[in-house]
Amino acid sequence: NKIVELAHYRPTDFVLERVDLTFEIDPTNTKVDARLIFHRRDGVDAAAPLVLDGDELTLSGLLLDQNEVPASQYTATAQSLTIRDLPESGPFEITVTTFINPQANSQLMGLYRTNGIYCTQCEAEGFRRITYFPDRPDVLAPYTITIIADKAANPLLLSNGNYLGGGNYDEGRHFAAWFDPHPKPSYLFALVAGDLGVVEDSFTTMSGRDVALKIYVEHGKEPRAAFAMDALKRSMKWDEERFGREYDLDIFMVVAVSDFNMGAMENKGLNVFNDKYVLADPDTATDQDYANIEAIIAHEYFHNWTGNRITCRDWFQLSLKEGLTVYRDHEFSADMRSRPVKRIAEVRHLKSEQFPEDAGPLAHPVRPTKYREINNFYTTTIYEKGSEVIRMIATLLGADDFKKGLDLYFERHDGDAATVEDFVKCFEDATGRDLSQFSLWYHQAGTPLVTASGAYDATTATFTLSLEQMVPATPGQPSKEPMHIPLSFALILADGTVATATGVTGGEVTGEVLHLTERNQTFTFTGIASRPVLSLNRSFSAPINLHLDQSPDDLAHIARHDPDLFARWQALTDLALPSLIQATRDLQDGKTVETPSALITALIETADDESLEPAFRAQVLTLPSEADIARELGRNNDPDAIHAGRTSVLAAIAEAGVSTFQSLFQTMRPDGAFSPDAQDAGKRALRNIALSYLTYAEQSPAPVAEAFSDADNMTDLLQALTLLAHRFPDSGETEGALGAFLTRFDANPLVIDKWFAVQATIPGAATLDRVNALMNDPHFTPGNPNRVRALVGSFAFSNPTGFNRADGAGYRFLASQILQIDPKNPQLAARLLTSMRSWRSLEPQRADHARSALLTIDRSATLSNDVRDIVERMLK
Ligand code: B3K
Ligand code: ZN
Repeated sequence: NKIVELAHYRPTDFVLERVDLTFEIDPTNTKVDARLIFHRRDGVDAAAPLVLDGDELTLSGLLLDQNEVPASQYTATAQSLTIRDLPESGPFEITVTTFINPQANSQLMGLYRTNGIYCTQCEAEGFRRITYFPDRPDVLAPYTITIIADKAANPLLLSNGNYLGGGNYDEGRHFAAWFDPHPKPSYLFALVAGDLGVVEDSFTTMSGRDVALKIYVEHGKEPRAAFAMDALKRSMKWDEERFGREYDLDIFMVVAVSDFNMGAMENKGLNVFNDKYVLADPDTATDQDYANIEAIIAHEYFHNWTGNRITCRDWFQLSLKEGLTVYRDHEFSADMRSRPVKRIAEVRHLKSEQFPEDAGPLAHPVRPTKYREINNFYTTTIYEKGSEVIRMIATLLGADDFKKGLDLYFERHDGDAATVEDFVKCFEDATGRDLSQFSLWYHQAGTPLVTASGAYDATTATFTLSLEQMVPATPGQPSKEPMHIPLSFALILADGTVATATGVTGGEVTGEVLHLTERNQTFTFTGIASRPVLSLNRSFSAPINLHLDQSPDDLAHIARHDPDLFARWQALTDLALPSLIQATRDLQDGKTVETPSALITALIETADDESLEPAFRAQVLTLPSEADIARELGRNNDPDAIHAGRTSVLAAIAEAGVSTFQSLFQTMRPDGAFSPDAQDAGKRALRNIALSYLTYAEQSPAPVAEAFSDADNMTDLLQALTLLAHRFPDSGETEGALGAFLTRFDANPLVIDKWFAVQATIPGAATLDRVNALMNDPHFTPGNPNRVRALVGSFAFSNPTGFNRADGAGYRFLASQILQIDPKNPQLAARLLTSMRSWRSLEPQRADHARSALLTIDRSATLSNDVRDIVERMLK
């Protein structure tokens, strides 16, 4: 397969005016008639043929203006259809007939069948598995869809847009027709046919139009869709209030399916969801599940403007819609919940997922310039770093100017297939600010490293801040230019107040934001009457690694006084990380671990501080993960030592804070009936982290087993099960709890996924045997991506000691799984393989085993393009 390059972009030779599709649904032989109206673009050579994309297709019929096209006039392969001698001017109609097999479609791209339901997934290049088509995002047209299917088996026939009508057809079949007036690219096409239950509601838009809302789920699961419906209505309202965006069809539908390669898909008016992100009730969903559902429902809905109304010119612009939509869903969740706590969760996620990607062989810019397989570019860099870049634009410009720029974007580009440059230009045009240096954030990969040091001079009452920035080399980008980095800061005085400087030299400062634009830059603040403590990169205003040497006392000062709660959490994390690293090194050197009392005191003080919201306290008590420590160490990693070091720090905190943790565990309970809201979820989180510390202080499974029996919601139940399994894997209590959990939720695959994941993440080398045994459990259905991710994915991504066993058996297991999954579902296989993206930072013996496993995959002659692309980049 060849590399696709941005530099080679050019518009199509033919303009697509209209699309009219008729589907005759059949499990193994669905007939698709595609009537496509085109005209030759002005200035295009009269000899230029029409070239349509296909993927595993066979052509069954081809008409030009309703006349059969002679074989000499076209060439059809599985991957393309080329038609020659087409009219030089004026519209013409091509009718393409194909037959496809939804039942046999295990890639879950194009039209496939899941649990008896027909559904589609077309982004990025799935539409070409349905019919020959100019399958690229800059080809926009209105679609009319007719679906014909057996009425008894498929009472429901859905597609994009507004319902036109339907009725009986022939021999037990019926039909439905849909029209989507909004020109859209093929990747936003969707079709659903089958028999599902529905939850209905409605929404009146700001201009007074009524929109019917429907969420389709398996029969009997309707009550579990209530929360998703509520989240949808809140999303619609919020997008009107916050961004002035109104919905634009008579109906908005969400369909939940059980086999899905990712979270959800924003097809126009007909979102298709992984049922994991729709279904929830207190007995089966955790607080995290509720938060995810709210965020993903919002994300897909927000795409209606950022992605659908304004789409991407080409796939290099993917972050134009994904980064912006993540930014929007982050803001939504921040408004629905606690803003600082949400920010902490975002930054944890960014650092644990995107930073390693940006530091390894799969690093790529937010706006890449080439790809080999576009499905491998739905990455945390495109999504999360893309969102951070937009957040920085908001920080740089301030809220008012940011709004002006975004309003201009919506106004100027509505209906367009746009580029990242178009987007940035709107902010430049709306504000007059030059964002050319800032745009490097789109083009340079790698996490910038900023080294900072501050000095106070009492005689001149000045505070000097010296900054240096360095962007590391990444694949294909050996050297980098200095970036425009917005750093939110505060100078905090001894009494806890924030100092106001009388002046500043050395660079631009707007409000609380300092603009670092040079490789080396020194800012001098005057009129600072006493020595301040510098709080830098508050709210994580820039996605950077920051090296700022601060004493434990200064960090504790920030942790106590910074008005920005995020900065307090950051300070406590910065206080904890060196201790965790030291503990790892001490254990490797055979020394005993001494956890500094300053850290213990600061954490327990925070845990006890009732003026702080429980969710925040829970975040503070959740120490940097083993992966965070590995990333900080950077090289020569030994996951066993990291695990043991972290465990001894947790034990020291637990012993010192046992009375605090006991009292939090006893008292921190929400009142009244279960509510998934942020306050109650925060209380549960704090209570459960307290319980987790108690397992280190008390070393007995009994209290956790009791918590397991007492739990009256999935959050508490799963936390107890996790603590039992992870802290006391061989105990009778754990065996009993795992058995009870399985019996109780036997019929609910989404909950059984939690049971798989808990076991797959038990620390230690023995877990691989358990995972292998679980692969033979009747609940494990290998064709279902959720099952595979729960068992194989959790093991590879979230079990540092188990997966990185010193003997390399974890890597060999993954390699064999990849080779088995790849022929059926390449996207899933490729995604699982990215769990090895940091293999080069392992200690040499493990790194050797990892390389061998990658080579085993690489040597396979039959790899998909997806896995081939990842494995080659990882070995390069
Ligand atoms: N746009 C989809 C992702 C499609 C992934 C294709 N491999 C979901 C989302 O970001 O909303
Ligand atoms: Zn998205």
